[in-house]
Amino acid sequence: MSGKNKYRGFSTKAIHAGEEVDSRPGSVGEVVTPIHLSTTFIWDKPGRAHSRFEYIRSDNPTRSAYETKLASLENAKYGLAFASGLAAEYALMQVVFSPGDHVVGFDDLYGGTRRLFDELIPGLEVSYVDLSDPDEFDRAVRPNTKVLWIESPTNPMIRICDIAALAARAHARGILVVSDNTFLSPYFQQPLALGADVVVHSSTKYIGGHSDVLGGALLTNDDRLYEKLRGIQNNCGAVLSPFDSYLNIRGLKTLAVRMERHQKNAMAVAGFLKSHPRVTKVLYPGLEDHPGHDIIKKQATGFGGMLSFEIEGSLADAEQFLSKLELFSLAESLGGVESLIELPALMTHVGLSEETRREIGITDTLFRVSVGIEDAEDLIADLKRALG
Ligand code: P1T
Repeated sequence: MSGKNKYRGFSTKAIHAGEEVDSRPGSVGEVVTPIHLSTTFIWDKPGRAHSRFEYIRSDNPTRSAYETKLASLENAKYGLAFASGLAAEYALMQVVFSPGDHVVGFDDLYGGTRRLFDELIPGLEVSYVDLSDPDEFDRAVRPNTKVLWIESPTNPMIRICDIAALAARAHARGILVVSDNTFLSPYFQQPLALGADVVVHSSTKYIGGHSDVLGGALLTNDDRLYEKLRGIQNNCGAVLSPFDSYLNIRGLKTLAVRMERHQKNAMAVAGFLKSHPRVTKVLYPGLEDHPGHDIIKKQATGFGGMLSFEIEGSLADAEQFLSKLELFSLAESLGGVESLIELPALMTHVGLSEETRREIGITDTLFRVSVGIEDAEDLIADLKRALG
């Protein structure tokens, strides 16, 4: 471990962990981890590799620096970087599930995660329940339940679950706990410390932070699980490229300042929306009347930059409002510096049946907003004008 990894503060770790400045005589002494593009590395002789790096798919110095940095920020022993959030999830599912196993998932999980459970893992039994009530977990558990899979906040209903309470209940039955921490990022929430066994990230979001890099990650403290995951990462090969690893390293260095600003703006936007007569619902966990407000305050250090809201009327009203926005881009994804808005019913969650959408609460006039780091006054002015 690098001497620099002894630092405790989040931002100090974000900037220094995993970075090895080579100040030996003859080196150029780069302060920034370079993008190592070599696909292969020399051996001193057959049977003795020159360094721990042999082949790019197995390990790469830039990816390794990124994995070390992210692991340090999640307070994890191990980090593994994948080509996308879903590639990371699929690798984990390959390791933890056997045919006939059962998984309990938050009913409001990201649609792509649900698609993997429902369509791509052979013989998996799945129960989706509203885990904002931990008793729902107890009711859903079966003798063959292998994994509890959570997000907090969820996507797009911004529901909160009590990670520590659920982890305790799951562990009492020997069930593995997976927590997708994409929405809050390690800056605001560290699920391993709350009892989760594995943290999942779509680093395409806040970690990359600039809507220009696709990636995913798995973090764990479990030695045996790590060895298996590393085997899948190497053998299936959905690894993060050196250039994308570099972009994620760069993203992590400013994560703390970006998250603070995302949150400040989200709070301002949520407050404005709450006061608008056309808005019927605002879902932001920073609002005191959000049902998960007390839990998120207990388990996280912030509320994040994601919110959802609903307006009165029909799909036509929703479309008209969206067409009037100038600053918010109508687009899927989240976590970049620019503000995005989307209509889950016709965009991110269109793959769910109408019935499932209704059960979860995804109506035709519910918008999901990724509040960017522009000036809050400009964001509010844009919303105000478009709402009319
Ligand atoms: O897109 P990808 O990097 O593969 O990550 C998938 C994923 C996993 N987990 C969560 C919580 C996510 O939100 C996502 C991706 N989500 C979007 C693209 C979206 O617009 O919600």
